[in-house]
Amino acid sequence: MNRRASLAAAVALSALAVAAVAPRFIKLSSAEAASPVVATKAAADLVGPRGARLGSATLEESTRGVLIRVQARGLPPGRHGFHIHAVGDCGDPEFKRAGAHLHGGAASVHGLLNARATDTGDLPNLVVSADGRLNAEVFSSFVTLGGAGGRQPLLDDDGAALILHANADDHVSQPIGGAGARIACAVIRPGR
Ligand SMILES: [Cu+2]
Repeated sequence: MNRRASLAAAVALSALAVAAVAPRFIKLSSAEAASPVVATKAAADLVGPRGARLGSATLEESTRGVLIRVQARGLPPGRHGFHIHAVGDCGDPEFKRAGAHLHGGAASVHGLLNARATDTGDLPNLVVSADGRLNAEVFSSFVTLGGAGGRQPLLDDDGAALILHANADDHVSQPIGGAGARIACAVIRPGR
């Protein structure tokens, strides 16, 4: 076999190898595509009262709730109430358009430590460090991104927003645990 012939044979052999591998690859990917997609994701840009971007959050669906990760800077140090509010709108300086806490029942009843009930938007306080940075993860078993498990969906028609408050939430007082003004807001959006 001369050099050209052996090269042609090698090309033919490698084409055979690709042909042998390709169907397996296609079979594997169609099996993957057919498997149920459990996790869905959402993201949110955290803005201050004048619209300045302070940080971001990502939200990830699990089979039992939603994991929220938040990173931000330029915030007042200390503990701050943190909730999911009912409307995905951070368009006014006081963030009133974000509405009340997300809640599933007819009446809104606030507080993770409230013996009577808990808003579905209630979350633990977040702690901002002395240098104004926030880096936290919280999990809510009350909600879902898209409606899984009969829990309240965040990505419904009017959306939802994450709100950080000026003061700590005592998790009992009505209507917001004494958390005070809304100092940062993030509209929850699908994807990313
Ligand atoms: Cu709130």
